[in-house]
Amino acid sequence: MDNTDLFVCIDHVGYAVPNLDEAIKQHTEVFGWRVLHRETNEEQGVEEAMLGTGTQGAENAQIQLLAPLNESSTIAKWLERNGGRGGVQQVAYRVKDIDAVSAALRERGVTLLYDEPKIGTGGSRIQFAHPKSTGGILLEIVEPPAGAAH
Ligand code: MC0
Repeated sequence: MDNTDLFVCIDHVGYAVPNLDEAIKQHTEVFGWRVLHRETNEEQGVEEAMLGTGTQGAENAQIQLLAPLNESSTIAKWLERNGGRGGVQQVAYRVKDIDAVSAALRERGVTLLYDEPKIGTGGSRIQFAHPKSTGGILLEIVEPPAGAAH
């Protein structure tokens, strides 16, 4: 796989937030985003909302609000380390073939967190690169579900 084939675009930027409803209120009422999708992902320990603009669908880059489901959630740990305040927790790159991109990244020395991709927003397949191997950014790689408008 050559460099030009790795990523399609930025899929979303993920913000850790202490309270999902309050964050949604701010991002919709102040910033004018709209909630496109909301779900709970037990495995990831998050309650989340995907935000977009009125004229854009899910094919465009989105904002993801991530609130912890419980105290052992990675988001709870992140917030604790950040003094309880929200902030950018991750950047997600969209890919067409997560298995091929994962193999290419591993070959290039990037540390991926899971042996196999897990299930993310809306049935997508997701993988993460550890921040220690990306220059300090938690990088998510996301393959949208088949049939999604991506
Ligand atoms: C930790 N570190 C980070 C970081 N989290 N650096 C940048 N961005 C982050 N988000 C740094 C710490 O500051 C520390 O640096 C080092 O990494 C190890 O810290 P740790 O205490 O071991 O951190 P843990 O235990 O929180 O684990 C970090 C790790 C974890 C990335 C492995 O957050 C993880 O498994 N993330 C992947 C899953 C995830 O984030 N799920 C929630 C989103 P120093 O220098 O102090 O050593 S779910 C989602 O996004 C789904 C629903 C979707 O989009 O579809």
